Amino acid sequence: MKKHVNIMSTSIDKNTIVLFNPMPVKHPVAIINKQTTSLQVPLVNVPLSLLALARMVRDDFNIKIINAVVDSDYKEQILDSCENALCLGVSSMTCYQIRDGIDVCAAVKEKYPALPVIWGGYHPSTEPIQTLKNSHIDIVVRGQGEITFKEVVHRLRDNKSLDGIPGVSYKNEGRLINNPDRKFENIDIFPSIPYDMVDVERHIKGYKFGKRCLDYYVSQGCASGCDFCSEPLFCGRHWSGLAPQKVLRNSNIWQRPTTSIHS
Ligand code: B12
Repeated sequence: MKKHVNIMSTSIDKNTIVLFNPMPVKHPVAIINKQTTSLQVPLVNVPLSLLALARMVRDDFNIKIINAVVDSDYKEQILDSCENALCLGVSSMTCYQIRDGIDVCAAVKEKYPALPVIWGGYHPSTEPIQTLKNSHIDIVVRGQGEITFKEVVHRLRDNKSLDGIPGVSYKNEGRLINNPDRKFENIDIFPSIPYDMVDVERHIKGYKFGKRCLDYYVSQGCASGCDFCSEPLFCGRHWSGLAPQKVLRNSNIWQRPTTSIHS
């Protein structure tokens, strides 16, 4: 018999949020050896999507980030971490991440059927109903996730309905509900990317730009409306970039020379 999750009735320890970045490709060897993919990019990626969410809720919850591209025992880690957790959040593009994410969620739901499972990222944002039709997924956050995710986890913690939170699609007594879209925010209003929440050394990779490269991002969205791209659906043709001062401030995780070009 199909199990239905009653999002309102979870009454367990609500302090831990588990966030998962599934494998983007099928073959772990491409990741373990830090080899390049067809994109000529080594796949040892910082889970930027998850860090963007984590920075919004780290003061109020314990956050456990599990990244398949560096944590080879990720399935076991997730199953352990989800015990007594508030929810599991999964990020997915339209690629193998869907398959891997669903496999893991199936195992999680088998062990913890009442645990709310939230999906976000490009695939759930462009296909929210298709995503929600999967029996292992309860909630979809569409588009920019920072504020929506924060509101969702606070509602879950307080045992309140997700009714009215912009940017959310969810299941309610077997019905699929699509709340209205959320306004696209200027990314300057968010805290800096919390690199301290991952082991930075494990994410450093050699690339054509240098031996020690680390992922970073300075903008989100796109103002163009190209038919072939998911970006217009994701961000409603909005774009936002970080102020230059903020980029400089954020980059202080690297050792920058203190001398100026004039000295
Ligand atoms: C870096 C990047 C990659 C990296 C890693 C991506 C990752 N997330 O781990 C790598 C190189 C692996 C990659 C690979 C691919 N990528 Co790519 N990538 C990007 C890029 C340039 C930036 C993504 C990023 O990190 N942004 C910063 C973070 C903070 O933003 P975000 O991920 O969107 O997350 C926000 C929301 O989506 C949401 N969110 C995300 N996850 C979650 C989870 C939860 C629980 C919640 C609540 C919210 C949420 O909240 C976040 C904060 O606002 C984007 C283009 C772009 N400008 O965004 C393309 C993009 C995501 N990639 C894309 C594609 C198509 C691919 C490939 C499938 C290409 C291919 N055919 O091979 C491959 C997949 C793997 C492979 N075959 O190798 C498309 C996705 C389209 C789609 N419908 O999925 C994009 C949008 C480019 C494009 N416009 O076409 N990619």
